[in-house]
Amino acid sequence: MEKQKFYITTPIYYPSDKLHIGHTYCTVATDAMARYKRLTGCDVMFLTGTDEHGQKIQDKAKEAGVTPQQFVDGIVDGPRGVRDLWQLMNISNDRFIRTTDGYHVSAIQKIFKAMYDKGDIYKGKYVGKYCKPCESFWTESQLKDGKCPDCGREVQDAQEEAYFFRLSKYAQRVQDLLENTDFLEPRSRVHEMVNNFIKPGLEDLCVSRTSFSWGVPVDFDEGHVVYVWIDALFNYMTALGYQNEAHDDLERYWPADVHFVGKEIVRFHSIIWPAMLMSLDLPLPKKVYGHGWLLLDGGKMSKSKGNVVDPYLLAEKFGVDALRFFLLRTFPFGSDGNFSNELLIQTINVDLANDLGNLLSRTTAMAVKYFGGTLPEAKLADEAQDGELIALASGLRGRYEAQMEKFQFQNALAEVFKLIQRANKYIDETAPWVLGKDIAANGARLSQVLYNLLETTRICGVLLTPFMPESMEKLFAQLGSCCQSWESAAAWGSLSQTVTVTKGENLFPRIDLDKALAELEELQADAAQPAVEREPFMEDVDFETFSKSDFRVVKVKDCQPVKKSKKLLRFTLDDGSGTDRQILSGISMYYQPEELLGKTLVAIVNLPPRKMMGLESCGMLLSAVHQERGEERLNLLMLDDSIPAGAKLY
Ligand code: ME8
Repeated sequence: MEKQKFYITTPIYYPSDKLHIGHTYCTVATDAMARYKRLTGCDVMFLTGTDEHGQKIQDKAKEAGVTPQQFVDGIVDGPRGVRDLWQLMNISNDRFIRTTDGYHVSAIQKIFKAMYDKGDIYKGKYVGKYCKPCESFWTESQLKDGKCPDCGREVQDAQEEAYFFRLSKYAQRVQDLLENTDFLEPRSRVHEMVNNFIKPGLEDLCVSRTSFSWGVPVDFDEGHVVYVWIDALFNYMTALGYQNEAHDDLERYWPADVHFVGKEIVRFHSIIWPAMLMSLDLPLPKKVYGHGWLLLDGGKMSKSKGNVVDPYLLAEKFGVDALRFFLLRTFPFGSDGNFSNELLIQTINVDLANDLGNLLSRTTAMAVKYFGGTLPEAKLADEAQDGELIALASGLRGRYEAQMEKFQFQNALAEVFKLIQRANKYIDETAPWVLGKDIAANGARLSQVLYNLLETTRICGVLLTPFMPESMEKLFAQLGSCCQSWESAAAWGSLSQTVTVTKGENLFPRIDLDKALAELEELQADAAQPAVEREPFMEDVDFETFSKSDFRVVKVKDCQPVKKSKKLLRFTLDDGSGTDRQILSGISMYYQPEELLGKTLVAIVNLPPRKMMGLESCGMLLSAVHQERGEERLNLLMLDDSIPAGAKLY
């Protein structure tokens, strides 16, 4: 029988900054869903990637003094970049798309042209405000106090040629789709879309820009680049081979089963995206699910607010699986949730260390202690004492599946943990350590009890695998690599009666809350400071201006602190002219005068002399200055002593 297909996507991320725990949340949820579907036997396609065009990236690259491509390459492929993070988090995506991939760029050009040829994209005028000195277009809402948000100067009314997509034409069809199908979930988001965006009147959408160049060029009209959301949304199809030859899975996987997206981009996915697909007569995705945000102190995490949580830091400190588990166990997927370090540690301690960890370690320890690890053949369970546990375990898969199919990870996990808690209670009720005192008399019952516990643990292990793949592998190793199939999770008794178990490492050690919180606070405060802050590059100067600066090699003949000055050192320098040169430099907090004697430094020697503390300074010594974790660092530029005084630097 052909496997059922399941195509799931995450939003593609803006590599304008490193990703934070909020981004990790959605990708981990998508991964758990993809793994769950694979477990149930589906043929899964899981897509993630990066959305790399647009003004913001162009500006950031400029600020960093690199090309936009170099900039995004650094964040996507560089150390601790997007790919590294997904690898660390054990994300099992089948494909990764970058919107700068050549096949995607040319596909977007074809898509734009197809909508243009159909008459759904037309050329019009974009009316806005223009800042002449910055050569920038702004919309009314982008202005700051009515002025240019970049330079603060007056703006003027202006018009720009631009292409528009006939979004208004599809308003009714999109409204029907939202209201009369389960295309968009949770349902609360439907009312928001219809009432806030469609009913007030959907205007045609401006889908090209000429004010910046970092985007997919409109190939039939030079100077225009395609609006970043067209470029971004179609990734879900180009990654399968739509309008390109790089992939060939469109028929197999399109339409997508579900797009997981954050709530602020539901509008793009549930209004603009279906309208564009309708324009091209393409099948619509089956579902868009808008998840909530992880909040910090009640607000959205954002790099600009400086309140982001670094997933690397948490995963390295507490373990990848513990972090994955926490994200999905704690927050209902459709609503916002408040992240805190304390909640994270408590969840690990209560659910993983206490409940699951204890169940596994107590059970395997007793099997080893009383039976050397291999259970003897025992008769079937005792209905009166074991029936409740077995019934709960046998029905778990059904309850879990019902929640997973609704993307209710938190509820699915709650079902598993109800059983784990019941099993721990069963240990207390059956008191195996009492049975173990007289194996000759109670061996059969003891074996039965341990079997029930191991079988319960196994079933939970299967269902926890999508959430904590690596830890469950270790759990199964302790349970003698027993059956882990989806089918077996609903078949009590799949574990061999004479299973051999081993007592392995403690999968989830308990964390000392106060100690870990203090350590985390320190680490997070450190991480909040960029390690090295770089000054932005300055405006270009022409070569003639640059070459007027006279940089020379100088040797330190004498160096003294300047009396009454906290900062100044007075240098007597050999500049190769035969006459000593005096330069004052405010660097006494970085160097002791005596350590600089005889050093070969660089000075600019054609600055007009300046008086400081009554002394004349004829030039300036060059040093490298940077900020490190909020503190200024300075290093004098020192050259090889073999270079003679007076040598010119170009
Ligand atoms: O929106 N909690 O990219 P993006 C939960 N490129 N989710 C969060 C979050 C938080 N604190 N912060 C961000 C884009 N996210 C577009 C997508 S798709 C065709 C193009 C989620 O990197 C956010 O809601 O700004 C969004 O779904 C995703 O991270 C990517 O955000």
